[in-house]
Amino acid sequence: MDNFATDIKKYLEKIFGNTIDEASERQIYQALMVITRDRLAEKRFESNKKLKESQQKRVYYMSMEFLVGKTLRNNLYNLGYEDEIKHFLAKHGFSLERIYNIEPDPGLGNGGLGRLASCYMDALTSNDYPIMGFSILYEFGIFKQVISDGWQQEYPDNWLDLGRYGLLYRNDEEIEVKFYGNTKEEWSSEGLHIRYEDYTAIKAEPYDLFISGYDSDTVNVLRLWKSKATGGFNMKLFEKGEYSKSLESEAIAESISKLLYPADDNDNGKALRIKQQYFFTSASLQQIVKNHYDTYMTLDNFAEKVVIHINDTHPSMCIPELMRILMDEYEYSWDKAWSITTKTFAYTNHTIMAEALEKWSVDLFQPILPRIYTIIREINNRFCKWCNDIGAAGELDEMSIIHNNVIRMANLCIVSSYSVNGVSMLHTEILKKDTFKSFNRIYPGKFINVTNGIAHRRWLGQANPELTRYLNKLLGVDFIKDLSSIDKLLEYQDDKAVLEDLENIKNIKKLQLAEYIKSSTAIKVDTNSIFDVQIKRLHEYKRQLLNALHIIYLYRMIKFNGLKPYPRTFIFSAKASSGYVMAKNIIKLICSISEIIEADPIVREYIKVVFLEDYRVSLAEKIIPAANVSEQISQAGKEASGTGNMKLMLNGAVTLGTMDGANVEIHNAVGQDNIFIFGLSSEEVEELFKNDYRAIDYYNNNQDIKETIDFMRTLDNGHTNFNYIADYLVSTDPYMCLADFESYKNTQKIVEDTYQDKGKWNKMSLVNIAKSGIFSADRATKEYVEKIWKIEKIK
Ligand code: C3B
Repeated sequence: MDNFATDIKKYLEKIFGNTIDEASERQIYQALMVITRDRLAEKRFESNKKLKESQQKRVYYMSMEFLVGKTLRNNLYNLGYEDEIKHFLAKHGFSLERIYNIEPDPGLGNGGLGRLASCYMDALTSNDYPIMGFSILYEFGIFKQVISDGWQQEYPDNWLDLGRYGLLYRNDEEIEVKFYGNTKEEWSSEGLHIRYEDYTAIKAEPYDLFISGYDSDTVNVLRLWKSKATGGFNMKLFEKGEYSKSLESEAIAESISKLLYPADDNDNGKALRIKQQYFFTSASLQQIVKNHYDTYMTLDNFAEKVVIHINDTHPSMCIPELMRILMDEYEYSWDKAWSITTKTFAYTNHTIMAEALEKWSVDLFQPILPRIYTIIREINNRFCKWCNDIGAAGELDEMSIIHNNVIRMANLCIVSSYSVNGVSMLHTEILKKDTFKSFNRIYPGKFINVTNGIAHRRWLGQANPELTRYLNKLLGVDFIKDLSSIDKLLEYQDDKAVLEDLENIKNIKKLQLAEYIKSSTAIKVDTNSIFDVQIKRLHEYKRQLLNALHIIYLYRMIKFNGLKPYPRTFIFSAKASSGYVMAKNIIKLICSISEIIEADPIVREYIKVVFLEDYRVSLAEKIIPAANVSEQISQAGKEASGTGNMKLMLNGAVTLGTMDGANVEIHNAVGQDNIFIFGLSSEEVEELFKNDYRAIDYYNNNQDIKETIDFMRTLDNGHTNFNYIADYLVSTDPYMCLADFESYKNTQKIVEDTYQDKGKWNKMSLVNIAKSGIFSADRATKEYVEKIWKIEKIK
């Protein structure tokens, strides 16, 4: 540590010509980022040395998204330097907390899937497993959301400006990736050779972000690729007069790593998305194969030493890319290459939403990646032939990889991977029984479940130090090391003093959040009110609209029917993808309700609505510890798992939810009495859908619904009305908000009544914390290690 302080001083002198007492916060920030990175690089060298010596199997985790969150606090916390640096800086008049705030959230992801990837990197590193992540160094991450007059506005997120100090540029490991052009098949005495000509090459530059572990010697790497033109233009094409083509490399290179796609639900026919996917998978695969070959001088044992994990279908081009490398560059036969490939890949499915199951039209795909296309076509031909042989030809409409001139990437993943997993028990059952039922029949045992988990060190240890300190002292166990030991808290479920302490800590966190709310929205909220939280991407299936409808119901009842509910603060935070009109309208609706209530002196005494802009990891870290109620109200069968539900539970919020995704397992863990479940089950939803759900019947037959919707039509804060949304609710809403409204409303009433029984509520909250052990990412990644990857800890 002394060294660390010395290093800070030296850095300031060397880079800025300053003493620490002359330095600015910005300079201190940069010094801390760089020194921490270099410390991790040194540690990485040691753990990598062990890894090289042991020659053990490794996992490569491919993901288009990693929502790493701020890194400085996490790294100092993990390295165990946090307290000492805090004191050292305080001596010189600096607040470490303020320095932390300078770091931007690296927004290299959209939502749950990206955050899960980072939770897993953290957990695996803390548990000393050898994993390397691969993704894209997006110049602009997920947009910054600003709410202006209730409407979402998107602004570019130039995170590298301040975020780049954590990255290490590895110019020694650049790689070329090729697009467009033509392939020619050539037969010689040695067999078939593929010549790939007239392609456009671009450069992939690697930038490494070190991932630290808690109380561990291991440092893993997340490698982010940046696209660059190969230098100059194509002279040959230029001479032939094909000017624009000669500049192609530059144009493509410019665009590929420019920005993260802000839609997490569809990629409708976007050529750039195909290029992004191939760019990072090709660079990564070339790198992995080269490393392997340099170590073993053969690729015959590739699948014994390498597992490549495909995080949703976005990186699925890894599969044909490995085939290409093995055949075209290392002269493997198809059969040998296929045998290696199908033992190398494992695939996680994260959604059954049809629009998110990636499909590419052949016409779009083939010209961009001609060689990759021929490989996919051949995989499909062989798969279809095999299905014929085993009597499954009748199911090829569902299973073929290419169907009606469209490439179905999930099918490619299932056919080519040795393991496919869903992310919660319910989700995996739906995959097996419905979405991929034919595959499950022809590949018995291939589909397995690994319920998601979360990095409790970040979501409790760092986000809620007050609760962490308290539990540490009370329980005398190191639940930060091993979250399963937190169940010791159950012993205190009837201990009044403990229950009160927990309530007091919750109140401290509510107070902190209230201050944040005040500063960012000017709304003053009552910390005695129930903090009711719905934070996640804005999607129709997640049903923020059901929540909003219930608030409108309360508003009307308070204003016109003398209802006096226990005070509640409804807190929302959500980004909508920029082209998603309905989602943006729902944000506008929520913001309008907030405004209308604020202007009403009677209603605002009881309920308040707060929409916090720019939802991101660091904002989640503020909201989650302060929540009383965790709204997990997706239409049953639609939310694959959810992970916010786990983070909220871990911090003592009680779930109000449908029997969907991991809510089912939270329900199993805490028991019926410690969760509020409402609404249709996934089977009932299916049934109702088949029988032609008629929203209008619910409107006509339920007085509360009718009055609420009619009232919604009268809401109008100046220039907007919500007829459009009211019409949708009573007609086409496929997520059936009205079918679940009555049950939701009644359960909300139970929530309210229960909250007023402080003893009972505090006990529920305690049980939720105590039962959260199974939702640690340590447990989830252990299952990946044991059931899928079969890897060992670094020795
Ligand atoms: C999400 C799902 O929507 C969540 O239910 C799930 O908890 C997480 O993945 C992690 O498994 N998801 C996402 O964020 N983006 C997608 N494209 C697909 C799923």
